[in-house]
Amino acid sequence: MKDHLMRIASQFALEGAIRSIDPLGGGFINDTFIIRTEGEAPDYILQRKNKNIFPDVPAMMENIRKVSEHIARRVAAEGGDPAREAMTVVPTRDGALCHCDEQGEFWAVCVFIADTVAYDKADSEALAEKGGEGIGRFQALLSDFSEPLAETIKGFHNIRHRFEQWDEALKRDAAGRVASLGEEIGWIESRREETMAFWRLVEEGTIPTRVTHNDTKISNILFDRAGRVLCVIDLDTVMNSTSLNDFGDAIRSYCNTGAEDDPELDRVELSLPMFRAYTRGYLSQRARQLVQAEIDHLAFSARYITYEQVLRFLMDYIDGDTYYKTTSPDHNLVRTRAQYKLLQSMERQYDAMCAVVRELAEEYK
Ligand code: GN1
Ligand code: MG
Repeated sequence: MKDHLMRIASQFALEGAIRSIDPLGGGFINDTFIIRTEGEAPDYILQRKNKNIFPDVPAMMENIRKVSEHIARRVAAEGGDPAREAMTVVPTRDGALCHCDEQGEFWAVCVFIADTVAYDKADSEALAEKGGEGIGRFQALLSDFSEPLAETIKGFHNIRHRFEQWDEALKRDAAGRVASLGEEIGWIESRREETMAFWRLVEEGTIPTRVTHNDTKISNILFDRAGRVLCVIDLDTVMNSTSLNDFGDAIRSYCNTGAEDDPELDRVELSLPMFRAYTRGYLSQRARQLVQAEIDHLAFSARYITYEQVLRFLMDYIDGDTYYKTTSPDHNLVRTRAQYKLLQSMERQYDAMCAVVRELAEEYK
């Protein structure tokens, strides 16, 4: 393995001699390693990209390069340090953005940003506000990005596409579970129309298409030692869609008082104070650039993404658990119920969420 990794790493245009290569972190999707080098040269992140999730790794790497270079230019223009505030993709010695090995696995390298702080969980309002600021700043730096990006996962947050998959899954009934899921299926069907109504605004352009990160968890934001937002990492899923999705997905994860798969539904609620904190951080960076239709649907986007997540977990359960990793036979059903509880909590508090958005959008305009 060591030799194999060394051979892979030597394909890339690294500065400095390689001192060591070690596994890093516990990501579920890619395999990640840190390459330490001798002397003054930077260290690097080496990743084997998961081709089951990303069928076109070269296209994904091209997305990452375009977006990172744009951010680096903007940071430099603002007098910042692009080496620390932007990702840097390192090409192979032949100038390609990834290397395909003898087994057909795809590898990519970027510069490791040293001396940073990251968090596993947003467990305070102060941190939620910082997270909102991080994603808001990421989007702000990309507000003038106009190149097309490849759709690396088809219809990722496109509910029209998800409904097509859903209808097929119900018809297929691959695991013979449909008959026992009348109530849960009803949760999806009864909200189909209001969810499509939102999506039509995206399709007709009333809600604009921008760059989306698509994995806005707090651990994907690097901070400096003073606690300032430095850089948003893990750009594997950057694509074009409504940037409301990034907001909504962050709310779904930051503001849940329980766990995503909490079996104890009493623990699961939307925390309005956490919602306010994230929204404050986000709008502090974005309020002036968003169009009114985006501001008006910010709170709804949390319902949209949570609804989609209920659908995705339930669909995977119906399919016989083929997409998400599960740790028990009914794990996807437990997740479905917990996310549905969160959705209901959002629906109950929706007027208050809208009022928070209106107030903060006004404050930062
Ligand atoms: C997957 O594994 P993670 O947290 O990066 C999924 C998200 C889901 C999430 C639910 C590519 O993300 O869309 O919201 O699980 N990512 C992909 O926990 O499907
Ligand atoms: Mg991810």
